[in-house]
Amino acid sequence: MHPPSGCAFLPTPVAHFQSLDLLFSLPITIAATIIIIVVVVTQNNLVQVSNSFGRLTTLYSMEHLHGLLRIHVHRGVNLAKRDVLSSDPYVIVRMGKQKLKTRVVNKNVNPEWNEDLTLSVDDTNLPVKIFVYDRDTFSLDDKMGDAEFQIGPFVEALRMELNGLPSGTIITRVQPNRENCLAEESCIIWTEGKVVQNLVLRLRNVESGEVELQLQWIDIPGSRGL
Ligand SMILES: [Ca+2]
Repeated sequence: MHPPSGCAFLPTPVAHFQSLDLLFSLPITIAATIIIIVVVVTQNNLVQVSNSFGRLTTLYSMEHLHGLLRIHVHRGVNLAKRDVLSSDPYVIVRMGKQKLKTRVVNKNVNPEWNEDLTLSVDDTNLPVKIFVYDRDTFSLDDKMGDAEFQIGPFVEALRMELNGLPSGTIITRVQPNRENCLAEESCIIWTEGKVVQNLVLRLRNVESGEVELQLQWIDIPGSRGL
């Protein structure tokens, strides 16, 4: 025997309301909601509006974004041994609340990750922090040192008008000192129409190890830029 039409079991909309007062307040609630949406749209002067709060949130955060920082994690050199003969190293990159990681290279203290990790940058004053770990299967991963750097000099170079310079021109040289983690001079270079920075970081809190990186910048249309 077929059940009767499903609609027959659903209460009518009126049945949801305990009193007629609530029913009469419904049009007022709808009107108030529409007014809130219009006010938000007007204050932010946004063109692309789909009348949803989710869309508005996305546009709002784009206004705070400077762009993307692509970190090419090239390789590790003379990293510490955390297993009997070697280590299984990987790199974690942190900036603010963001956290990215490379793959694990097994049994190699001179690993070549050659991996691009991309951070969104909404504060150019935050340091980028690097952590190297040894992956272990039956215990917690072991620390293999850490380092950090500032992107200030790189951002300054990105703000310069460099079009027309020959490819390979060195724009800035950042020297290693007691305050930073540079193992050697770091060059910011104009190459093939873009700015890159090469970094060799000496790992801290470990007996040995360096990590080689290259920075690139990716502009995002609609973001605040640099
Ligand atoms: Ca291991």
